[in-house]
Amino acid sequence: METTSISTNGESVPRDEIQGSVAGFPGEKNWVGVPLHFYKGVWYPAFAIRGAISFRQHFIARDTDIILASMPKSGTTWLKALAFSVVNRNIYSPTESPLLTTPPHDLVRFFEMDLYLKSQLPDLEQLPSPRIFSSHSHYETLPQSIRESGCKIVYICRNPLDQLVSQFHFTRSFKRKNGKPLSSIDEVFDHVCRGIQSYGPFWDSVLGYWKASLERPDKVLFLKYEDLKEDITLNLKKLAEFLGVPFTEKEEKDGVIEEISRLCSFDNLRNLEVNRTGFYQNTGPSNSTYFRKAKVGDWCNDLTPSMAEHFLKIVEEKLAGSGLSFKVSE
Ligand code: PAP
Repeated sequence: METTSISTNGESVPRDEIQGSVAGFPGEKNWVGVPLHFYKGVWYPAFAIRGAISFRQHFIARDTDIILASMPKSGTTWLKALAFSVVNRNIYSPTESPLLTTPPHDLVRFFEMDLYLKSQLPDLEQLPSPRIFSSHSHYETLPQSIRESGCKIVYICRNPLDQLVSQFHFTRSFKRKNGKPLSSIDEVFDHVCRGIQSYGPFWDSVLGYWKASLERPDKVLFLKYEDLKEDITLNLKKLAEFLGVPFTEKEEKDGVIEEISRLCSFDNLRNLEVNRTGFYQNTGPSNSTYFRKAKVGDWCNDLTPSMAEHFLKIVEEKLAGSGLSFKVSE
């Protein structure tokens, strides 16, 4: 029987409409055999597809919202910690930060894999402004109200070689139901070269946000993981300014930027009890799998020079003429 619910934008939504649509999407398998569905230009893992569709159909942005966007394994966890700390710095001092007791993914929640997965129509209205959310969807796939409202988007990208290797280690660090073990990166390389990976193609994700950041610099801030590693102070200032809460001279003098960067640093977050124990959303990957090495150029331990060259060539061809480039070593 078909039941109907009312969405936050007033539309009637037949509940099993989603189920029916998914069956018609092009399909593939991800690295460990989990189905991927191609929806609006993005390869969504099966566990996130319902959330992705509901999010796109129903989310209504506020002008004050902040959306953190990324390909997986590009610095999402870090960006969540940084943005949360910058925005809430007048509420919590670094010694009282909720980051000390709560994983970054629980403080800034994903639309597709969390909020709209648990409920087709989550009640986000009661959340105080500014709300901070995160998404792995591409720019073109975001709900219209995000693109059209005054809300801000911060995208973080990472060089494609480290992104791939980080994803490889993450994927093989936990077992999924019906999943097969992943032993070597060779098994997945062909897929990635064809753009088939969770939330890929990589080049479409980065290009969409890159172009949007050039066209609408007040709306979209494009950050690179490697730049943050190189100069966190400069990038924290950029982030705060973009979000409309620049650091004051007094804050700079008082060392507030350094305090936030220390609080959100890899070594600090990784060693917190809350991130060493427990699981994402209780049943997902262990919280510790979000903190591995955090090195620029770590890809060289898993990719041969010829694999790296081949993949980079593909990415460079896809990004040709965009002006976007990556730093692949320290
Ligand atoms: P997600 O998209 O699934 O949330 P994401 O946080 O983007 O994952 O990526 C995890 C990577 O960021 C890991 O990289 P690695 O596998 O190359 O080590 C992780 O170590 C790194 N990372 C996590 N937290 C931080 C941090 N505070 N500073 C720098 N890098 C970090």
